[in-house]
Amino acid sequence: PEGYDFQAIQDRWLPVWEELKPFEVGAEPSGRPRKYVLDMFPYPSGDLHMGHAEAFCFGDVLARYWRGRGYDVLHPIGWDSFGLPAENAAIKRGVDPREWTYANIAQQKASFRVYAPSFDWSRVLHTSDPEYYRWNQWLFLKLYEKGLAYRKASWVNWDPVDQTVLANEQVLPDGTSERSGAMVVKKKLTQWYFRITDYADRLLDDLDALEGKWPAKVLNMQRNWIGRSRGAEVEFEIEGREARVPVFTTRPDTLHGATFMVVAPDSDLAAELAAGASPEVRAQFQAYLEQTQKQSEIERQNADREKTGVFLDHFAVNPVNGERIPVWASDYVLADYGHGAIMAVPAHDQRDLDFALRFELPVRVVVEVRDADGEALPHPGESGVATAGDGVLVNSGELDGLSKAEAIPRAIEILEERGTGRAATTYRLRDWLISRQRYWGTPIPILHGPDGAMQAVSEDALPVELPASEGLDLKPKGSSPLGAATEWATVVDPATGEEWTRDPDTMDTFVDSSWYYLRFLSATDDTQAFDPELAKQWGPIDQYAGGVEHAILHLLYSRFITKVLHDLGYLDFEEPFTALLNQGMVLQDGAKMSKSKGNLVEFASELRAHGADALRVTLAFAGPPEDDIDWADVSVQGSAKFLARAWRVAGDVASEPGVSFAGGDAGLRKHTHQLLADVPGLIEAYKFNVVVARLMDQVNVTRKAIDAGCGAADPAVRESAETIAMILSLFAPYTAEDMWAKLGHEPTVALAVWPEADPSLLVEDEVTMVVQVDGKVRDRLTLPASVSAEDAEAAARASAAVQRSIGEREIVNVVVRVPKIVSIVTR
Ligand code: ANZ
Repeated sequence: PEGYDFQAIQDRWLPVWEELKPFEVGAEPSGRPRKYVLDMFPYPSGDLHMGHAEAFCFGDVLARYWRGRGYDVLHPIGWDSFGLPAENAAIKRGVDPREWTYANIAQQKASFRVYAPSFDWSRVLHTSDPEYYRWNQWLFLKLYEKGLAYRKASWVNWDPVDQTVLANEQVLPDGTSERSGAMVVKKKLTQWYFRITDYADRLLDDLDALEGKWPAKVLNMQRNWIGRSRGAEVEFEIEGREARVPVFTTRPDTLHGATFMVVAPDSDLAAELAAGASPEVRAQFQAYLEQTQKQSEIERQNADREKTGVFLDHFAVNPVNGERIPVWASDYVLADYGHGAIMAVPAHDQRDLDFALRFELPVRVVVEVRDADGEALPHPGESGVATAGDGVLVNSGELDGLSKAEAIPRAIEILEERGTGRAATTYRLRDWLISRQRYWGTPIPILHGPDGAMQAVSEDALPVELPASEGLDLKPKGSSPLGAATEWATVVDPATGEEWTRDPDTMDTFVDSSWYYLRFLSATDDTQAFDPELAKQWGPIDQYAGGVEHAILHLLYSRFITKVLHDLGYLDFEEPFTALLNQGMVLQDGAKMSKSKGNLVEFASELRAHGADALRVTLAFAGPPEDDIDWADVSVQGSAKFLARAWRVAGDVASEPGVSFAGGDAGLRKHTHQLLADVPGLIEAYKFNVVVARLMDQVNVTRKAIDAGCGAADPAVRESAETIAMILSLFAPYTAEDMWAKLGHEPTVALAVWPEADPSLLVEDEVTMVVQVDGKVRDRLTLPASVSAEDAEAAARASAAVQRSIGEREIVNVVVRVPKIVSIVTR
């Protein structure tokens, strides 16, 4: 007989689908319910790899599932095609980044076509197309108008090899750049920022509504990243300085224990105080500052490092007791957290204690903390261990005797009464630095004029197109290559004849991906970024799928921009992604695959060797999608065998399409309907592996029915085979399509709406119901879980054991609590 040949099947259906375009969602509303299912769009860094294969397999299962349930599903695809990797690769090869990028996109598109995720190909976007990034510029202008985009000078992470600023999270714990491996340094630069900190509370509070719909881990990462901290702002006078210095503390109750102050070496305050100190101190400070700037923020926050610092030759005055305390500079205080300065309470903060012990500063206990047995903990100055727990205030004037929880609000009251402090909240979240000194990105639509004047490019002059790279030196050199494109950069004001220059920086590519999901709705609209009406109809995304590497930044930025667009009146929702699936990684022998490790399983060669269906089934069957998959532990051959078995079942069906299933083999029908009943819950809980296992079981049961049961002509066999084809199409679209054709149906199975499970064919869940007579258990009955109160009472009254125990007595009351208990009271 004809064998299962995946290549022949692929070759048969690919052209049919390309002709049919079954996944294009038209402009006209169909009246059916909608789902917007989106996979995080890829970077065109080469051909697709196994990680893509996995991610796009899972996203496609969900998109195809909702179609099977009768929904109109929007499932678009595009490319996140600006960015450093492409630019660096292009420089290395001496080609135009454009050429390199679009060649990779073409290759990925070709691979996708064979892999066959159910994309709407009519909405493809590339963020590096002027038709796309024009709207990045529009978005920038909207934020600029609102005061949410601004420029400031501050210390930034600088990669001396790539010669560009880096985000904090691109700096590894050892202080090197994640990209180039170079030691990152701090540089003071004037950069563009988006004021995401204005949205910190909403970004944090709105996470609560995503509980259970996003992975708990991602919610936690977002919460920690925003890092809201409640406490107080306390103002310290510094001798010889006019303005008081604020510090942020979570423990205003410990103010009497503040025995010194520490400022960040890289803060303006430290520079100012050092400038007013002796030449020796100034020199010491300068050396210390240089040493600090070589350290990453992560290193500086490492509590285990030996404390270092410089006395700044100044004293502050503790506002609650008038005590003179020395002011030091130390790198464990960060310049851009809180106020960049702290009140140090060594008795109750370990970092402060380590510092005090190192530099012989006083340690004063102001909270007496006891252990579980009621023993007072030893003095931190002796034990070397700060006591951070709850306790009773001592040495603290009118706070004495209060607990920590009572003393915190009281201390804030006292500060407010005296005008030296107030309640305050601080966040870890910083404003989003969006400018990059690189070529391959969206030009920032700002003009710089004489005397530092700035002017936004008018909306109708967009896009500010990236000039051709020809003749430009793209090599990283610390300033944007665009600045050297003189002709492009110079703009003459026709009114005044004045020369203005374009901002030479480009935007962080996270700007591009922060709103791309909206552009898919209006991918070819050249009058607006997206149509708010379509956003209302389709948004927010019902199901988002992608890698956990985007757990913080992309998702946070996208949430931020969505809220901004909401506030500007363009959107009627405030959260972009209603549900999120993070897939695990594809590993090889327990290690992450990479070219440098030499353990790369090539997607292209796997696809060629086994076909799309066997690959997808293998990925779906390997385990829960959130878990990592070790490619050494899976069997693609096993998947291929299963597909062949399923396919042969369809080929063996001997009844006609359209035959009534009603009279079919009852046992097989029950099996089929149980599958139909269970699959929706399993898919919606992302248990794709269980669904594949259930399909394998269904294929086996049907094979038995054909060979040794009701036989191939029984309508139940057709019903089962059609059901298999429909559900299998989520994982193996080619094989399922071929089965569907063998079963006498027109393409495409992908748009066939699944039948509802027939409840009369389902095995009912059963429960045990207790029957009591006058408080004593007299019988236990097995009844359907859905039993009605009347039926339960009737069953109880009919029980022989119950009747025996009642005997001649009269029933005066019956209490029914379905399906658990019937209680009969007699007289
Ligand atoms: C006095 C104090 C006493 C503190 C005590 C803690 C315990 P979180 O929870 O992370 O917000 N701090 C403030 N600004 C800082 C900066 N720029 N760099 C480093 N540390 C800074 O931590 C807030 C606490 O971290 C603040 O409360 C401050 O130390 C320190 F028993 O003030 B605390």
